[in-house]
Amino acid sequence: MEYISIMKRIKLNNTIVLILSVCIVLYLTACGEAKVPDTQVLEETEDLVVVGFSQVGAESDWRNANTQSMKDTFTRENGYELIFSDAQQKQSNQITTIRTFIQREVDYIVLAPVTEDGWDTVLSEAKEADIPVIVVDRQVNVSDDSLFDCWVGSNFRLEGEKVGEWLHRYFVQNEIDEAGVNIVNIKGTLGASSQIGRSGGLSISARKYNWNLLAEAEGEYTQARAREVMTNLLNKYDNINVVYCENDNEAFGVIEAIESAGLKIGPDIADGQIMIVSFDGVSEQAIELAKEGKISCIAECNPLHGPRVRKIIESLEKGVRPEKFEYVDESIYSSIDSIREIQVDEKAYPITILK
Ligand code: GYE
Repeated sequence: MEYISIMKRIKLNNTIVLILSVCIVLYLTACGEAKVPDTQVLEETEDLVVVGFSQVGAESDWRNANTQSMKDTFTRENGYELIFSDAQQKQSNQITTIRTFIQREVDYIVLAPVTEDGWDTVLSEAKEADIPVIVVDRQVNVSDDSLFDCWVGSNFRLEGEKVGEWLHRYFVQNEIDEAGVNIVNIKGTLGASSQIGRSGGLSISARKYNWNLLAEAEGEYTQARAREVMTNLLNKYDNINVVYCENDNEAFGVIEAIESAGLKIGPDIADGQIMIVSFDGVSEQAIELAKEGKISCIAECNPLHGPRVRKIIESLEKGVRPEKFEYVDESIYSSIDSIREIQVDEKAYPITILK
């Protein structure tokens, strides 16, 4: 009896021990589960490279693709914490944001500036705080080049000249008297490098080939604004042959304005059509319109700067100085297959023919 009851007790004790052990394990796991992520987050945050990105806004398809590229690149999985800020087209917002980045002691500041001028003070503050500054897309016009580490983006003047050369080739091929060509320029955000470069490229070509720059208006890189300014231009002028849109979204607005005025869009200007040329080639909509011949020529502008900026940060992390200015290679799109190549400054650029 004694033996049996002892055995029973042992068994009971074993069961209690087992139950207790399970409880303890469950408890520890539960505690563990609650605590592990905390410590992981802490450890991760310590290891993550913190990047503050001041973006222009969300005015165009190009801009949205650019934002996405940065967000896809600077992820936690890739070892980064991205602090993203949309300036809604205002430089004053960007200046405030950069000051916040400095206060938060981010590891890198990435700046896509709205306009070129007005950066000296805030970038001096970043330099003072010893935070590297990488400029993307548009450039900054500063008195001292050491106020930013490097810049990566497009050669906007070259883009403009490419479109200019394409137009010239088209006029020559189609025996159009260039002195009789009337062009209007729907400019992007005034003072932005892309606007300055593309308008500059057009002026160079207009001077060279004797085109008449009939009028210009600010389209702010948006569809809505371009539609509005184009409607006004159509009310004022009845002899517009070519509309030079400084991005595709402006071209969308210009198409709406021309079509609502009951006019025809296309490259056959000798037959009264209005020809549209533009920049970016990022959205499907733009490529489709180029295929339809509503946009005759698009100079590509590449927005995928995320991986480029990452490379720059990786080299700075290793203490290697990146190139001060990095220009991206870009193509030209058209569905008009009679022009296969154009030349700017004796360099040949092939045209990507859209089918
Ligand atoms: O072409 C336009 C955008 O600066 C390259 O800005 C950028 C321009 C781009 O809003 O679509």
